[in-house]
Amino acid sequence: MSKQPIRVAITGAAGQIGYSLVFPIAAGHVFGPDQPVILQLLELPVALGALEGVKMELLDAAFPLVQDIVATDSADTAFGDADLVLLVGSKPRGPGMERADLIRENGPIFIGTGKAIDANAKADVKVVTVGNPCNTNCLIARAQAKRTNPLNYTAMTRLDQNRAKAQLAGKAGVPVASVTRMGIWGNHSPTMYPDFTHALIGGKKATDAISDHAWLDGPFIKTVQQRGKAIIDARGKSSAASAAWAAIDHARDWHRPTPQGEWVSMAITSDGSYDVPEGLIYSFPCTVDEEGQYHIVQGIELDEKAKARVKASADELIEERDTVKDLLG
Ligand code: NAX
Repeated sequence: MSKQPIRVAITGAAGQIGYSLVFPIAAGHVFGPDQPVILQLLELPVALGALEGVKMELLDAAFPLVQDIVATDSADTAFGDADLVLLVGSKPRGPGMERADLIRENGPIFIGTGKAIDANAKADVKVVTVGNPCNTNCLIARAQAKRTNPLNYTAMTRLDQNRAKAQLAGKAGVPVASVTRMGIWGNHSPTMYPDFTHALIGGKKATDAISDHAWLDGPFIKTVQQRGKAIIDARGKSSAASAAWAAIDHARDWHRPTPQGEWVSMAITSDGSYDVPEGLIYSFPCTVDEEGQYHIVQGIELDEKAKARVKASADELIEERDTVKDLLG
């Protein structure tokens, strides 16, 4: 095996999502079956015992691609020379907590995280923020990017894309792989806009493949927006494995060219496209080129309703940004 190992740092690695995430990475699902990896796992001191257990299981799985496993509570160590950082660790929303409270609770943590990434990771490190509120946590971490590339700080809306694809496939009675171009716009929150109007099913417009347009424009959107809550209600715990696999999809699809005709949804730094204010971490339909560089898909025609939805989610993100204004300096 002659390839240099890729260093992957994962925060919150002993948590629900972390536990589901480390094994597929170790097995080659992000970088392929011939790419060695070094796993750099970060946890809070209180969870180091559990993290040691995760490390033991990783060792016991004897993954041929894993060259080393670092389990630590030092952010400097975890992010050292990292090529890919998955920011999963974050404070969960407690009972009675408002979204704004959660933003304020997590904000300061992401300053420290951003500083440690910028001081220690590779200059072209790619960052995927999963911990909620992921768009704004990402914005805070990105504000610390002086040496690393700020455009490489992203947040995950891939779970929303995958959920939307599954809903469309179920309604149309086709395999999920038939659904393409499922763009997610905006915040990873109930204001997100899953744009069914440009989605394709078996190459046909979803609005032609599914005749129940009232479902598309109502229950479909709501189901995708509220899916996280529905999982909690059913399972008694928040989505973990599906979130981990979505993070795998996000990271893998950012490291390879997007298949012809397909889109991938990623929350990235807005360049002002579609009147989304520049600088917000906002989910757009994107494609990735041969160099692993993402591009916002241009020329999508949004009708008035879609424009209003795109704007509503941007407005929410502006509000979130205002809530943490003092953390962005
Ligand atoms: P868990 O509570 O199971 O795990 C979080 C882990 O992070 C814990 O082990 C904790 O010790 C650790 N941690 C907390 N703060 C840390 C820090 N500063 N540095 C390092 N580790 C830290 O939560 P889990 O179910 O794994 O969810 C993790 C995050 O993902 C949550 O914020 C959750 O809301 C978010 N999600 C995001 C999704 C998305 O689509 N973007 C969907 C799934 C999920 O809800």
